[in-house]
Amino acid sequence: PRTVYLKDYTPPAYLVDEVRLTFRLAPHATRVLSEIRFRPNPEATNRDFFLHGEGLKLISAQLDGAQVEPELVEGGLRLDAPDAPFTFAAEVEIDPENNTALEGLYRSSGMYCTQCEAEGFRKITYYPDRPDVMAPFHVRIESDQPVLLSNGNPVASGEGFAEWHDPWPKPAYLFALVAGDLVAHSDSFTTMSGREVALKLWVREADIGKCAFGMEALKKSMTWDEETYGREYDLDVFNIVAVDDFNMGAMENKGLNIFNSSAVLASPETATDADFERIEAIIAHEYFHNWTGNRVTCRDWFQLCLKEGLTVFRDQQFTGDMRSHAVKRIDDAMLLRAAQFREDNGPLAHPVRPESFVEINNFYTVTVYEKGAEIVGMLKRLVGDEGYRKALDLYFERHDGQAVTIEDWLKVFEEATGRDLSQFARWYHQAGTPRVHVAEDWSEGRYTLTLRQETPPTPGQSDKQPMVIPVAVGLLNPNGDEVVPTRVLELTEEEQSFAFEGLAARPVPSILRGFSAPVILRQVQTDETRAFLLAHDTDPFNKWEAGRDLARAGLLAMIEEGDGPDAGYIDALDRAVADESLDPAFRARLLALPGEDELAQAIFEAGQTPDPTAIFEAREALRHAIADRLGDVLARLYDTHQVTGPYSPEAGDAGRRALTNAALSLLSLTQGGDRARAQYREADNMTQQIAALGVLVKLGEGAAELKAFEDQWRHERLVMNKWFGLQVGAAKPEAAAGIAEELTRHPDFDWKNPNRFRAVFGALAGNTAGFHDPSGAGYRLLANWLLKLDPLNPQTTARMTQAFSTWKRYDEGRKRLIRAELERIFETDGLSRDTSEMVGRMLA
Ligand code: BAL
Ligand code: ZN
Repeated sequence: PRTVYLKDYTPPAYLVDEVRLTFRLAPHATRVLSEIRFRPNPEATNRDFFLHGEGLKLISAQLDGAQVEPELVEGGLRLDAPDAPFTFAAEVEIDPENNTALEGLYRSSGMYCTQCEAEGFRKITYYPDRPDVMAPFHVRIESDQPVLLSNGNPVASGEGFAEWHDPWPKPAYLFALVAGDLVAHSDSFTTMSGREVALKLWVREADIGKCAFGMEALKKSMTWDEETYGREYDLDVFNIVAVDDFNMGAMENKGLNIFNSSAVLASPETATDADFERIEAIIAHEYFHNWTGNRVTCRDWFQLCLKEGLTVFRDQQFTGDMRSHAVKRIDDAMLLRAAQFREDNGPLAHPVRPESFVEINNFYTVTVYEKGAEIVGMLKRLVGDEGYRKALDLYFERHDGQAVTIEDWLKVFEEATGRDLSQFARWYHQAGTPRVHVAEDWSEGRYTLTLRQETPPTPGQSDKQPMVIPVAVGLLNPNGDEVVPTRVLELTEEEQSFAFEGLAARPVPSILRGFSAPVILRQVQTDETRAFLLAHDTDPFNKWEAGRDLARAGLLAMIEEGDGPDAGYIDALDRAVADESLDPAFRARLLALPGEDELAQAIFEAGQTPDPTAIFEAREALRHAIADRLGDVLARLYDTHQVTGPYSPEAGDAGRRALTNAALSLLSLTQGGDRARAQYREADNMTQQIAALGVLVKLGEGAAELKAFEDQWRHERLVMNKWFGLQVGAAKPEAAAGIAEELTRHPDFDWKNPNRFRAVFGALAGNTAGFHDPSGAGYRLLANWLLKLDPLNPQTTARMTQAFSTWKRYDEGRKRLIRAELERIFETDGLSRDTSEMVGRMLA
């Protein structure tokens, strides 16, 4: 397979002024008629007329009305084209019913739908399928399906047809079409300039009761983007469609967002608090793309972070505003560390703006998305709120309707704020997580912090340059009062010292407040200092972080030194969780221990070989010790923070449920399953029901409830995904692979549905000790199923191979077993380009 390089970018030979498409839908033989007005691009370096196309049956083609016979070549067609404007027309035939890859036009539960990002449009018709070719689209759909949707505004409809016009020039990856037997949850929104927008959320009739929350989230997002970024919606309608079979979470097609049903459908009975929060964030994310992605798009796919990093940052801000900034920051940092640091520390590490790819679908990663968002957050921190807003205003004003690059993005910041960002730009092209080492000095009222940075080598990048790292620091005096409020130190050299003068006593530093940069802080700290910060830090992130550091240090001592649970940590935790001045959601986060994978990475970094079984056992032992020692306080929290009254997914109630469920889980370890059984019986919402079920299954006492749950929810696909996943996730390590395998024989294990496949195998990969059970059963099972899925759905297969990405951390036995599975996959005949690239990188 061919590798594509950023350095090889050339402008398109021809630009498109208008696209007219007609779809005659039929399950196995859909006809797509296209009429595309081209004109030579004055910026082009050649006149090579090439159109992408994949899996298309060309019926006929015309150039300015005359029949032509294009040369069909790998990946598309070529034609001698004039050095002047012309119209190219074609008729092709495609087979949506047999499109199992879920890219291009495909069928899901009887409806027709599309997914074109990144390169799916070429599976619909011949086209310059690259984001720097933008054009208005006119679409006619002919079908007997009752609802026919495409991008833009509706312009005509009648028996068996509908026409849509999208006036905003867009790249083909934002094209969408839906045809199905759907009903709408409808609402409307009046924009800041007084325009009325019809809002519709289209679903199957059975799901109409699960739309209200998504619709409210959409309206909040529209208001927020007007108030926070001055961005107004620009069409008469905004449609969202829920689809069961979808590789990603959702897609921001212009005016017609298509959503994985798991990312939009919610009712109190079927969705958890976490689902509601996720749905709110994804609705916002896709909506925000209308400006950051659609109106201003990417020149090429190497610039993916331009739209994704910025849009993730925007949805993070939105969630913070809707809920709690402190808790959102903690959740984002946990995700970054669990997934992105893991990626950065392994064979799949790549820059936020990669320099090459074989299959672009493999670069929709946590690095591009989440680290991309961190970079935007750092920029905002460095230039201030006003500078950020000025830069964003200039970005939209200058680049509206354009396909641009990271250089263009940084330039608006430079011009708006006068700041030189040439060194900062390294964040986009240097891979790896910087380590920041801290040294302290104190003499006669002068406190000096010396920070030293280093970034370990990553594949293809052995030498690393110093980054611009904003390190937010505050100082506390020994009685716990803040003596120096948060100040952002800019670390730009390999090593730099920062002095604080005129202090009466040696202060306790609180470093990297708010997780001000995506780095790993290396700081020698005593447990007393950590406990002090947990008790006194005014920065909520670092307060939580101090508890996390204490827990991590205690766990590492248990694993590596055979120590018992750290009584000092448990005392400090006791005081913090009982502190009624603290938000329940925050206290729920305090009760969560560092994950098994995070501990494995920490052990590996310290030069040791992590043993997943020992890590699992240490966490269990610490949880038992916490439950033992904090029994009374946990029982009190459980009783006094119960939410009464009708269910609401709002943050306050959700936080209380998070706290009581964290307490429930710990209490069950010492007091058994009675509380959980009662909660299961009485639950009127999925958050309470599934939490209780999880506790019972973990205790090995959940058989009856598992059966009851299955009987109750068998007809609800999204709920059944939870049922599948929970059993594997909560399984004891030695049983996890066996349970997963048994579930693959369940009649409802519809493995071609990505959500169902992920429910079982995502949960297996997430059960760290179970997946890495020394028998190798987890490795074998996953590899078998990946090989089964790959010919049908390469994108989801490739993504799930990442379960193996940490293999080099482990002992010889596990390494040998994983390598054998990776090689077995890699050597399979006909392996997809997607999976081959991922596994190849892991084996390199
Ligand atoms: N653009 C792909 C889905 C998303 O990031 O919104
Ligand atoms: Zn996105």
